[in-house]
Amino acid sequence: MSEASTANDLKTPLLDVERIRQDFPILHQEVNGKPLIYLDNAATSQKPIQVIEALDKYYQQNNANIHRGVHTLSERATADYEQARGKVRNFINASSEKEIIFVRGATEGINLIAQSYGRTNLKAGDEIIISEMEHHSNIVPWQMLCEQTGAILKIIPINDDGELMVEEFEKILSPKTKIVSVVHISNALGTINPVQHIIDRAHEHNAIVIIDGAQATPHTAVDVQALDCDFYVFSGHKLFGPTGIGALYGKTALLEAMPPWQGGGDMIKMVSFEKTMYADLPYKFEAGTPHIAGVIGLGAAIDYVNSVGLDAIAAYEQELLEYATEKALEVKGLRLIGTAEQKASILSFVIDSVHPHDIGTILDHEGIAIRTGHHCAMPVMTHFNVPATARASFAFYNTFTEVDVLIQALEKARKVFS
Ligand code: C6P
Repeated sequence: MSEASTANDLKTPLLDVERIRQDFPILHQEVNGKPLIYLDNAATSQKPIQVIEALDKYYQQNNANIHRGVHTLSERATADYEQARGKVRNFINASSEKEIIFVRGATEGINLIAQSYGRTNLKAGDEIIISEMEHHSNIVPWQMLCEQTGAILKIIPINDDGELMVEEFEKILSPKTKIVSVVHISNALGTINPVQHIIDRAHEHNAIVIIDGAQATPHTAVDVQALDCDFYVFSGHKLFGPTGIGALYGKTALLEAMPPWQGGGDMIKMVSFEKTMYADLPYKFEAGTPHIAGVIGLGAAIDYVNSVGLDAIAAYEQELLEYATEKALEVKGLRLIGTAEQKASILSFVIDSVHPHDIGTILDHEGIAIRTGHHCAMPVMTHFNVPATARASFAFYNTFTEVDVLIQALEKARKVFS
């Protein structure tokens, strides 16, 4: 990208960002007297009016419990809920709706796998491989499982660009490896991991592979059949959908063999005090009244993302990230944390002599929302020997002009503290 690049000459014709922004009511407000610039999309993304209206419609017209009533509202709610399952199936190209389990989010998905698959299949001495760049949601459930079973956690290290050291992964893979669980796109670094390679190598050792797709589904197309991963998890709220809802994909044969991890209503065929028979997939894993509105809202979010197009989104965001990276590196004393060759939508950085929290506060005064802290990835902070980073994370509704304002605000922060 040339030195003379300006905000305007980089707009990709693939996306009509100004029109898209009209769909996001929350973006059109001032914060601290300045137009809101929302750059905390990795924490949670904003919701288009189509998602808000789907939630509104459910509560205003169709609210009822699902799979239970014969009355019209219950039938409508059930139909919309199950239709959303089909949308998730298509979105990640699962082979069957039975393979889509609704959960609260990526965190709950991983805990479900650890407690149901892990406790059933792992024994003392078995090994679980994760990486140094995992979110705590893909560390702690495995530590808990290790405590419960005596299994051993092995870590794939990262290099100083924030890339997985694949050759080290190859070294720790062994016949003892039973589970490999890695993040698709890192929330703290933006690194896009070579998940296809990891899956293929793990399968050669008969290990199952879980992919944490929390940061991937908003930015890149996912095909679980092409990947051949065993499980894939993601959260709706990062995908422009509601909070408290997400999906777990699992291969049918694995899910069939796994015990339920929670018991209750809707996950049974028949209950007696002598013996209970569990429901078929996917209901075996959906105990209790689910987040019906959330599921319907997630379906609407998927429709919205599909209407924009993930290929166009990925291409646009790549330009935006390259532009932001180039401009950020012009800020004196700024060090990027995460310089992988393959990156998506995340600019994590520190600035000499300015604490990340001070950067966040100064930016907030300028109407700019970023996240500062350890991003629930403390081992990444340890690797880079920083207590925290400032993180700007982009979505397809962000603009090049917003990046310019961000950079001006960073210059201001630097001057205040120098
Ligand atoms: N990362 C962030 O600001 P939940 O909370 O279950 O929706 O997602 C957890 C999770 C799992 N994996 C990755 C890679 C993630 O980024 C997240 C959530 C947010 O980076 C909140 S800590």
